[in-house]
Amino acid sequence: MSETPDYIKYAASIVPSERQIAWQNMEFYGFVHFGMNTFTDSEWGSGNEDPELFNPENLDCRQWAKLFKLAGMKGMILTAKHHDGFCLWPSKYTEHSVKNSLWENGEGDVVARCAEACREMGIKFGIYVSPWDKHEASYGSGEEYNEFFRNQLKELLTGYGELFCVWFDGACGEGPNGRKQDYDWESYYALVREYQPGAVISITGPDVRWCGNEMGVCRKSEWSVVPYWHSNSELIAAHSQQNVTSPPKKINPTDMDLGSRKVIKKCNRLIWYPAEVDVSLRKGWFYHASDDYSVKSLQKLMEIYYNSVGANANLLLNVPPMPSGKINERDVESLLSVGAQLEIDFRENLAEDSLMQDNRHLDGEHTGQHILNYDPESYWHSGPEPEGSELILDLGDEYDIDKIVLGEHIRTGQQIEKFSLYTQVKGKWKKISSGTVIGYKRICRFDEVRARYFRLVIEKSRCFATISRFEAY
Ligand code: FUL
Repeated sequence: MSETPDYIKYAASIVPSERQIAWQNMEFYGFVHFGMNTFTDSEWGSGNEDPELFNPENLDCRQWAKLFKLAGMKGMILTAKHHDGFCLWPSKYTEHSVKNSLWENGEGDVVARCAEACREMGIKFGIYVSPWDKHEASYGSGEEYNEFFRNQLKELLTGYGELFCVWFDGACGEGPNGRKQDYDWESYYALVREYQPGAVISITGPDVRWCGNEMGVCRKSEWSVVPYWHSNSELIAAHSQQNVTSPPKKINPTDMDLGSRKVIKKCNRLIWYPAEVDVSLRKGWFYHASDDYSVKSLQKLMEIYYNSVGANANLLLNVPPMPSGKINERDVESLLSVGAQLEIDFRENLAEDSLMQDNRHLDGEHTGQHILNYDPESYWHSGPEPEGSELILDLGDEYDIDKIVLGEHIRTGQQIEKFSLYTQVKGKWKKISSGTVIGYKRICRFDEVRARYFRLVIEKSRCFATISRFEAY
């Protein structure tokens, strides 16, 4: 065996934080774009809108949370403040908020309603806050705006219970001649850490990486260990959406490979920075009646699910409520069908109570058999020679299978770089799937086979290999 190069050892040693592990377990959750734009039928407001325009006559955050739960989502992220600066909570620091709206005579608080509804439904709650604020006069001033932003942030971090995520958008559409704010990102992050230590800071932040487009696709190989500079806030902001009319449709081809050996070899600082796919159920992020016919089909949504959650990324699906404060029937139907389909697709894991053999393992605590319970801390470990290691699943009888779900024990890092999956047909192994990244979760889909045995071969891995999930459906 050749000696493992140092840069590989280094990459193999990068592990997620506890908050990143908790976030990764969320897998699928919903985005709610609701705010001034909902009432002006726009995507990006000017910041000069009259707060009185915000007036949902039947705000039903419970409907949102219940629907998300039924769709199989584990959380909700609400746009507490979008680029126009209008706040969905009665912030002390601006007049541009619900407190000057007609809704509930200015006494209402949408953020509180949502947080409460999520708690009731048993899903987690998070907030989207746009650092770019078109309304606020101090925007562009530097420290004065930073102070204003921190004050608002603190209200959100301390007033609404536990948050699982703070989503800082990177968009800035002011253009080269617009106001330029020098954001004090580090001080924003410090506040989040202080008041919500369990929350990930996403997108323009150090914990969760934007997949690079708004079309619901991620990379074929979505590495969680990537060069450190990908988390640089200035660069993220600079690369983010500059223009409302041309949201990024695909991943920039030069950004296709973020974490293969070729890439990490050239980099002396790496970070655990897993991907999130954000996409809207409709054409726009906010509700427009004219988008009613653009609601994505079940087929499209399942394709997005399998290509994100099934490819080592989390999925953030946006569902924009109407000006009434309710979610449109079309969206309801579409989401309920996703929930039902997920139930069907993952109804019974046939690998449970089966046998799993391996051709090597680190020790008696890490044999193949340790994969098959649902304890994420119980896993198979190859020991120091991962390449050529194999796991063989014996279902005990023949079953019709079209999906195998794999997962690494990410707490010990991301190791696997190449694998193949086989099934036994008439006594011979037949390849049914192969790939590079497994990571937290890889759902391998193939034409249905009637089979008893499945074999996973690790062809390339960093310092060792682990598997903590091996399910068959
Ligand atoms: C973008 C924003 O400009 C869009 O309006 C939307 O909020 C999307 C999720 O992020 O950067």
